[in-house]
Amino acid sequence: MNPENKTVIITGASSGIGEATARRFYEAGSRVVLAARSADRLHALALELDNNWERVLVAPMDVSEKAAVQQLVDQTLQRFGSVDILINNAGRGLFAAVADMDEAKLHHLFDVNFFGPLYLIQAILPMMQAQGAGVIVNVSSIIGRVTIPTSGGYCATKFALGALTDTLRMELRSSGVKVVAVFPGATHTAFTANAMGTTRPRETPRGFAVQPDRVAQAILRGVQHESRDVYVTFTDRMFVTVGRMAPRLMDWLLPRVF
Ligand code: NJP
Repeated sequence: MNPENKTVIITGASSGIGEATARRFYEAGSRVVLAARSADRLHALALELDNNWERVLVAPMDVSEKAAVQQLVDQTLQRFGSVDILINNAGRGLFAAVADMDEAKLHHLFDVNFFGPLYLIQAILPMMQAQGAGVIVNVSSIIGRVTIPTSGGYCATKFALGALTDTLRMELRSSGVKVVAVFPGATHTAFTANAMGTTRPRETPRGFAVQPDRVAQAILRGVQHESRDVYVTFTDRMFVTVGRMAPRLMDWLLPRVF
């Protein structure tokens, strides 16, 4: 889908990948709806993008609250009349060994990383189906396909999101609505600092982490080409391919790396 003159809802637009994605879509001519909890950061981004507020809408909200999600969609329809592209990007991390995982934190993680995207999809889908067009982008992770130690809870949310994404794509086969899964690897954002949990993974080996704008460009391309799966780097794609083909190798290797 050509994003020019299209309305795009981007969750997690106050920072990192979401913020970079908002910039890319705005530059591509989209009307961008900026959603996250930090109203001040969203306002600052909106002002920077569009002084006249013609193609931006600031929507402070929490994706884990179903009523807030519905309000976001209603507000967008009121202002721009349609939603053409949904980018489910808001997400949180949790670093803890399975044995020590705090149940309440894991519930919260599922609320943000899994139920948030689900609420948005359910709120938007009837309208996209009625218009016979739309693109839904779910931002997962390469560790939403292959797990690593101390990230089991986070991986579980992204594996669950992946299952939802793949199923939805099949269900929407002849509806005109496309479903894109994005699998970023390590990206220089506030993600690790914002993550819950007691442990922290080792520093990503030098040269493997990318800037958020690289992920944003991949998301934009994914929408333009209506891709099934989007990987940001060749290494990310290899990680997932090898991880799925040689799980025993990963069982041996990954505890030594992470
Ligand atoms: O992280 P960060 P990223 N309701 O912390 C928002 C995935 N990923 O950009 O609410 C609404 O800079 C939060 O805003 P605020 C990752 O899983 C990353 O790296 O104002 N919004 C902020 O805008 C996630 O799905 C890496 O605090 C909520 C945004 O989410 C996506 O990339 C690797 C919210 C998080 O921005 C973007 O993460 C990978 C809520 N309840 C996958 N809670 C990586 N960075 O290395 C949080 O494989 N947000």
